[in-house]
Amino acid sequence: MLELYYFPTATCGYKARLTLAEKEVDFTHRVLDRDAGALTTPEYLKLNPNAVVPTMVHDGEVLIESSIIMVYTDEGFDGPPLRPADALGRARVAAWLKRADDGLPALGAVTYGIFRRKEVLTKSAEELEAYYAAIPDETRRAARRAVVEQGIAAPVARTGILALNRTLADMEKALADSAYLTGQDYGLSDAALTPFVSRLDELSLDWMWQDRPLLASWWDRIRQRPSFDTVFNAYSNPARKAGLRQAGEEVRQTVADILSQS
Ligand SMILES: N[C@@H](CCC(=O)N[C@@H](CS)C(=O)NCC(=O)O)C(=O)O
Repeated sequence: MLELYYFPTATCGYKARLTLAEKEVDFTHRVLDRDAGALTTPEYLKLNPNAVVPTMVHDGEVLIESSIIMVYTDEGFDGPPLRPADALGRARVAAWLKRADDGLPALGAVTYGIFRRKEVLTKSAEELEAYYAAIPDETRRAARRAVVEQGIAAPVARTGILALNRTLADMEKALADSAYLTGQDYGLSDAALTPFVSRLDELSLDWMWQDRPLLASWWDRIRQRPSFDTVFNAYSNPARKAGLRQAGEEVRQTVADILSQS
């Protein structure tokens, strides 16, 4: 039996789900209600002590860390291979997976600093403290507090924007030689970076690739794949969509200023 725990809008969940969709692997969806505290219950913490998603359980074996889950899925299941066969090709994929892992705090800071903070700030002072206290990792907890309190002005959100912009620039370079990030075929690198581009797009920050034509065409190709529809359109939430768009439009000038000062 194959199970995947995630909440519908989780970036790292998207990475695992895209991989499973591309491999056409069936699995049981364990959809968690993050806002109801489902990531910090004793039962879930036994599976994932970091109180994050995704978590895969395969025949009773627990796997955490989205990139590890992606490689495990590619290696362990039938379906099209999502990494090249040669050592160098695999090293290139590993580098993109690391890039996505390292870039996650940046994407989180930007998402929270622009949009999610609005929801979090509706909590009472007491609820807010309990909310921060439930984040097990100290660095992550401090970053969350900073972006909720200061928004896009928080240093971690500003550096996040710059880091994401560098990733987009490197994607544009990589796409000069091939249709996908590590070759002519779709692979794990593309699945890992898709949620980043998708989130910026949801935040109406797609102007960040208006001068990056190769990235723009990659994004078109990605959105035409059945896996994109399966994963990104599975849980429709028009209010969230509109909220993301509006929040991104509100900070458009601030983001442009951060980028122009770099
Ligand atoms: N390195 C971990 C990071 C996992 C992670 O941070 N997941 C986020 C979603 S992308 C999460 O569950 N956040 C909990 C929250 O938002 O409260 C992985 O790649 O699996």
